[in-house]
Amino acid sequence: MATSLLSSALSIHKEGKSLVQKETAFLGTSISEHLKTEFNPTIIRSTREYSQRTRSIRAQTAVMTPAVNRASQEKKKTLRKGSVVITGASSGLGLATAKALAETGKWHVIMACRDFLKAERAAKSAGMSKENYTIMHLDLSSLDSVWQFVENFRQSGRPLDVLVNNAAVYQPTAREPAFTAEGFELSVGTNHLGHFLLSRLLMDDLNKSDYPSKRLIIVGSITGNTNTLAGNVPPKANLGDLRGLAGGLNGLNSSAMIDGGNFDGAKAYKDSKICNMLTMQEFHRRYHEETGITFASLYPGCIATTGLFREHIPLFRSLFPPFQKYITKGFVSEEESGKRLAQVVSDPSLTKSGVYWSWNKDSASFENQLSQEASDVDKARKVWEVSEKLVGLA
Ligand code: NDP
Ligand code: PMR
Repeated sequence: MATSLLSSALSIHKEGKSLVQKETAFLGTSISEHLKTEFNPTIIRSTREYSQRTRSIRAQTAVMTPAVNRASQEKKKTLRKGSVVITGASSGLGLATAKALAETGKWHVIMACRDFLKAERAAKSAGMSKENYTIMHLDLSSLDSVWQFVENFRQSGRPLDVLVNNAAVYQPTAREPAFTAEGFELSVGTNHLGHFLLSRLLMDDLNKSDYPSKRLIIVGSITGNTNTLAGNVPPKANLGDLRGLAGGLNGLNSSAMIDGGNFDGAKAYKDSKICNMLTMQEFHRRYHEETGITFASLYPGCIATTGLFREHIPLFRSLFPPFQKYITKGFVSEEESGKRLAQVVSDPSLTKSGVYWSWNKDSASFENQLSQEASDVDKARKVWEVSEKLVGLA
């Protein structure tokens, strides 16, 4: 019954009203002392000029060899608080992870969010203490904002020990594509390209960290993996020969879809998740041995109650949680999913690199298999090469 209703919700989702929301970032207004210290328009102005001037140089030096770091790591087995950046920590999985890590007292969480006020309220209502987190502005749908975030983060003087690429948008009811500031289709532009640039730039910072276990995590999903039942619910993820991505996903002289096909918001999200999982593996192949950084991805379970489904039709939103709870049994609470991602950030036993983590019914982690496409070495390299051109690193 629930399955058939959900199927009809699936088939009529295109009729749903498209709510292309783009929340404007909160800029420059003083909310509290906490916000004041974290946000300084003067710094923003000067760092933007600086970032523009140094962009091409930085692009070439974004990843440095870690020889010195390894040595200092050996010397200093430090017990200082870990410093973790989590994108999209203002709700859902990101917020639950920020809370779980902050509660241990062993982590300072940099919540990298597009909506300052929302993030501050979310942290407060989650009961996070001020000394355990900092909010910094980041809008992943603008590459300028990514550069700006990196500059601001460096100005803050904090080390970077773990980066969690978590933020995402999902537009299942959009009839027409929406676009990022640079004109890339919004889901792939935000979920993949924004994170790709952020991760590439922050490799420098991760390399400099003297923390015992440095990690770069990119949140993946079951729905991008066609070796699962969930991954076979149409529209299925498929990057094809990347012709749309190579054309810039602009919907003008190229398709807005990676494979060059007609726009489909649900597929664009699933495609972006394949890119996330391929990127994690490509990072692993290129940098793990040389840097010792752990690269990982995960499927945290079906967190059917989060804001990810905000643009889906109401029928879907009401049926999806009970469907996942009682029928697929894939449901996981936000709190539980946060504990899972927090494990990937900090558990000393999860240091293996190049891995896609999942959890079984007893909430024990295991190394999961990716689909053929999501583990295609050649495709991963191509996605990397095209993406670095699109974000201006090559
Ligand atoms: P939410 O919508 O609750 O969280 C997404 C976060 O991303 C929000 O904080 C949102 O900010 C932020 N975000 C969106 N666009 C941008 C942007 N342009 N710049 C910066 N931040 C942005 O969804 P979930 O917690 O469910 O999703 C988190 C991750 O988990 C995603 O990567 C998703 O793919 C993955 N995932 C989710 C599953 C699920 O069942 N929910 C299953 C598998 C994976 P704001 O609060 O301002 O909207
Ligand atoms: Mg799915 C074991 C079966 C299973 C699991 C774990 C998920 C997870 N889903 C499963 C099965 C099914 N789903 C079946 C049989 C159907 C047809 C009725 C179905 C439908 C469905 C829809 C319409 N499922 C969805 C949608 C969405 O819009 C969600 C989506 O694809 O977002 C991209 C979704 C999801 N199912 C999941 C998970 C985790 C999602 C959220 C996807 C994500 O974040 O990647």
